[in-house]
Amino acid sequence: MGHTDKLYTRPDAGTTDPRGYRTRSEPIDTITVKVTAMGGYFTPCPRLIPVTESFESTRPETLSRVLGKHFIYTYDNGWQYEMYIKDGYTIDYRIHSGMVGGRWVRDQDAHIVRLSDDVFKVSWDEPTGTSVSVSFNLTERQIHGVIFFPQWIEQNPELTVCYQNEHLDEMRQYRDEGPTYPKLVVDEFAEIMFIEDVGTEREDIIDCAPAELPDRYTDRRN
Ligand code: FER
Repeated sequence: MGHTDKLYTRPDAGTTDPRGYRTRSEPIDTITVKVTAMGGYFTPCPRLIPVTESFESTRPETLSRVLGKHFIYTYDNGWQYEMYIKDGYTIDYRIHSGMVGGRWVRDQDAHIVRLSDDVFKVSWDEPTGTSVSVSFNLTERQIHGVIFFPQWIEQNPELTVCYQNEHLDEMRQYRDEGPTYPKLVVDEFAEIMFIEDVGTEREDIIDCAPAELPDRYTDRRN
């Protein structure tokens, strides 16, 4: 059965949402919601689902241990990554080595939740169609990440190696062309090599390509 488009206006458009977050920087007051034959609805962007559940664990104050943190970590398969948690729903990152080493991204929307005082989970969906969920255990300095790569990236990983912010439409086009399936699931533990608290909303933490960094940048340990 097909879908009918129905216009939906967020009841909270232009306000602070129930999690205590400010409205998205690109507010959309009216979105198209697919209404299914069964009367249910869905939207391609989970952020735009009207928030009816409690989002207690993601209130900014409960995320204070991860907000503004900058991490360098190495997965057990040797892939080295760097992530900056810019605010309660935004990350910047660089990929230093591995299948898509050289890739870097700023202002990626992410879902960031607290699982315990020292365990947090950061999950997001890339414009490339790659989905990622990374859990941080701050006490043990251990991470577990799961990356779900669409088939086209496994076939041509180099197509995603860029400063993604300048190629967003191109990435969405690749994503829509596929092939998507079967996906490559990469499930790995990582060790946090370096962690620092640099505060939130900084634009100077992840601000150049991995190749432009000073020598030994990723050798930092603490
Ligand atoms: C990570 C695993 C995967 C990560 C980023 C990705 C910054 C992104 C993958 C991709 O889009 O290619 O731990 O942290």
